[in-house]
Amino acid sequence: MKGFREKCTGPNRVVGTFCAIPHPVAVEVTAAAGLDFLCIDWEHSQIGRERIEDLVRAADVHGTPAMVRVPGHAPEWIAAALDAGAAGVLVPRISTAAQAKSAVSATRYPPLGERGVGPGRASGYGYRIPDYLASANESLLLAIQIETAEGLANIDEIVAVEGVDVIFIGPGDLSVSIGAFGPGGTEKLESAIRQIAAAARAAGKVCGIFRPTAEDVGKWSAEGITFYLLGSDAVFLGAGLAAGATAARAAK
Ligand code: 3PY
Ligand code: MG
Repeated sequence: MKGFREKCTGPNRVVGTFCAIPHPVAVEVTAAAGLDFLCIDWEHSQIGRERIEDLVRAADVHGTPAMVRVPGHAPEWIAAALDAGAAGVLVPRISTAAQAKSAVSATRYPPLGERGVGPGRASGYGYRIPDYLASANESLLLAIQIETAEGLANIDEIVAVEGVDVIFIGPGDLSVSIGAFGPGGTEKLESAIRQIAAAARAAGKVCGIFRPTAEDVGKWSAEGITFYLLGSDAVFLGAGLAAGATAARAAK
């Protein structure tokens, strides 16, 4: 999607959400909400490979860029998401520079990487392969997740990997991995988040984070974090209904 990578790697805040409901209607409704982008969550949902393309297509109908969080590091998963027409990928659980390099290699065509050429939806089912090849390396966004103690320990080498656009913090996994889960671990977790954000900034990379609500987005923006994934379609569906029901019961 034109301009998506530039927008995400620019100085301004971008806000998206995860799509975890495996149906194009949910993606269309979410896209119509006016977010900067969507992230179809193939890692933590019941979305299967065959569904990815329909969900990306549903986002495209609204002109909303849709990236895909792949379930792991396999180049085949990254290729499947990108061939479906995703605007980028979010690769979870990157713990070493070698893993980050492998994500770059799977995302970029030669000479930058080793992505394979195929007649998928992204290249107009084969009719626009030359055009797609000419623009894909510059237009697709690669975000990698730092969410393990090992990733935190290796952060300076990871952020230095060329071809990675966004260093994305997964606070849930990170808190569990560094022994900072729950209210007692807040200080430890926040210091790890600050360390990752500072390392990303120093390497000239954009830093992103997942937040369940917008409550502390201002606080993290002050640390230079600009790329936000806020909740998910499923979370907002539940929260919206709960708030509506509470208000209806209390209405005088
Ligand atoms: C985490 O918090 O672990 C995440 O992966 C959020 O996206
Ligand atoms: Mg995670």
